[in-house]
This record gives sequence, C-alpha cells and structure tokens, in this order.
Amino acid sequence: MKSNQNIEKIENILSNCRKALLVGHFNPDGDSVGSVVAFHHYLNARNIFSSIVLPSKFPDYLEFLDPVESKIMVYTEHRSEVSEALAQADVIVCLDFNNLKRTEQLEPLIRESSIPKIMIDHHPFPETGPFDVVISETEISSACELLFKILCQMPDVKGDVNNLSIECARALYAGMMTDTNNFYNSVYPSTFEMASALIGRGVDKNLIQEYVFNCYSEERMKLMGHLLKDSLFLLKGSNVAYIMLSDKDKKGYNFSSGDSEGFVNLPLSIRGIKMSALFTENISPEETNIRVSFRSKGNWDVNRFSNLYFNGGGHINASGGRLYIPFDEVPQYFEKALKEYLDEK
Ligand SMILES: [Mn+2]
Repeated sequence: MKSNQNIEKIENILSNCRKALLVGHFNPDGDSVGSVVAFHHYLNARNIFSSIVLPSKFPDYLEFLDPVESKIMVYTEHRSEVSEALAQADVIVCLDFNNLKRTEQLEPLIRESSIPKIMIDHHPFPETGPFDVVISETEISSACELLFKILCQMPDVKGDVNNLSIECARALYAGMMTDTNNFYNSVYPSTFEMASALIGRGVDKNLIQEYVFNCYSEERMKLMGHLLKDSLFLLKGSNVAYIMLSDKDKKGYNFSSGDSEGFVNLPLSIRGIKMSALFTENISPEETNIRVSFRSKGNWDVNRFSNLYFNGGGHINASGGRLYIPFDEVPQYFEKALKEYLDEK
C-alpha cells in the first residue's frame, strides 16, 4: 500500500480517537523510548491523551525523555494501570518492533484487543496480521526517523518541522542518535536531513549526547575495563570476537539495566574483526537465560545467524537473541553454530 494511503488511514483513526496506548518493545533502547515518547507529544499537541507502556524497565540514562505529565508505565510494575489504560484506549500504536512477540507478557493483551492497531517499524519481515495499518521501512536509520517522516506528512504538521513540539523533536532526535550510535551506522542521506531539520527546530544535540553517552556510572566504566581485559575472546582464524558478561561480574560491579549499552560494539574496533557478540547471563526472579547481541560489518548477516541459532533476529548488521543453556557452555555452542553457518555459505 502506498504510504500516503497509510497516512490517510492513520489520520482517520486518530481523528476518531480520544485515548491512545503507545507500546514499545521488551528491553527498550533509545529508539524504542524515543519513538513512543515522540508520538505521545505529537498526540498531546492534538489534544489526544496517550499512555505509554513498555514491557520492561528502560535504562536510567533515558529518564530525561520520560514525559512529566504522563509517566511511562512499565508493565511488570504497573499491571493494573496498564490494563485500565488499554480498556480505555481506542487505538494501539506499536513502535520500533516487527512482531508482538517483542512485547513479551503484553502480547496476549494486545492480540486479544479489538481496537485499531498501528505498527510503525524499521525491522525486516513485519507481522502484519493483527494490524490495521503497517508502515514498515528497512532502508532507514531508526523507528524515530520513520516516525519523523510520517509526522511530517500528517495534515496538521504540513511538512513543517516547526509544527512539531520541541519535546517531540527532542525525542525523535534522541532515538535516531542512539540507534545510529551517534551517526556511526545505518545512516542515510535522509538521516542527516532529519537531524538538520530537528536542530533547526531547536533541539540541543549536545545536551542529548551528554545525557546518553556521558552519564554512566564509575562501576560501568570499570566493568568495561574488566571485560575487555579478562572476558574478550578472539576466535583464531576468523574475523569474530565475543564478550562474556556473567551474573557474577554484574553483581561485582553493581550492574544496572543499560550498563552494557555499547559493549557489543567494542570488539569491532579491533583490526580485521567483522562480527562481534555479547553474551549476558541473566538470572532474575522472572527468568533465567542468556541475552545475546550481535553486531557486524558489511554483508555478514547477523539477523539470519541469530534467527537460525539464537532464537532472535533484528537487522543485517545488528541483532539480538536468547539462549537457554548453561552460561559456561556458550563458547562451545557459539563456535559450533558459527562453523555450521559459515560452512553452509
Ligand atoms: Mn530501532
């Protein structure tokens, strides 16, 4: 379907809507939080009330985005409030994920709801079934860039970025900036155009960089040093490196959510390394598993690799997944999967 028809459909849904529920993905990152918050501020300007719900906690460094007038609800901590917000909503908007599976415990609630649903996302192979409108583009930096493009086409914005509130503009910039790792990857000409327009609108990019990149704890920096020294492994004869982050190390360095942000990129700065992995042991009252992150360069497809061996997916050069095996068996499993995957090619 043509994108202007989708814009019309969204406009139709919103013009009949009083309350919206905006949903981000599990383990929300900057793009996830940025996109739901930006959409919240857009709706606010139209006098449409919206509640934001995330399936799990978001990292502390994104707190500056949390709207004062309508605080983000984390489903695991605000179950009844979320159920109430859903019962009152007349539209659900899903941002920055391609499958309702990515909302974990929220999935059945959203699936069973009969109100209109909109998906705005930039991951390949979107699940279209449950949605009335799907806007999915993969040749774009982030969900925030896609949302920016959509908002600019809305009748009330009329292509003029000055018609977006500064709070909306700031959230869009933050999401794009984090998903591109500050313009390092997945950047298109349109990404710079968006950045230029938003800075022209008054977004203080230095302040956002300060919040996102320079507000880590001392323990996080020391954990990074420890991992690079003792838990970074290069696979001989290949262009692959990986980091093991154990539960013991997390406890020893007072780990909090978001502390491992960016760790997976570190091995890629070693000459010759084309693919890197971060394995994080995750032991919590709710679940025990291993979180897997991959990053790669060029045509090394970590989306497919994660799909085949790590119960996950994402993009060609950035993906995630999960493993359900003992942590000390990870290196062996990883090397075997790599060998199989590379031999098959
Ligand atoms: Mn994203």
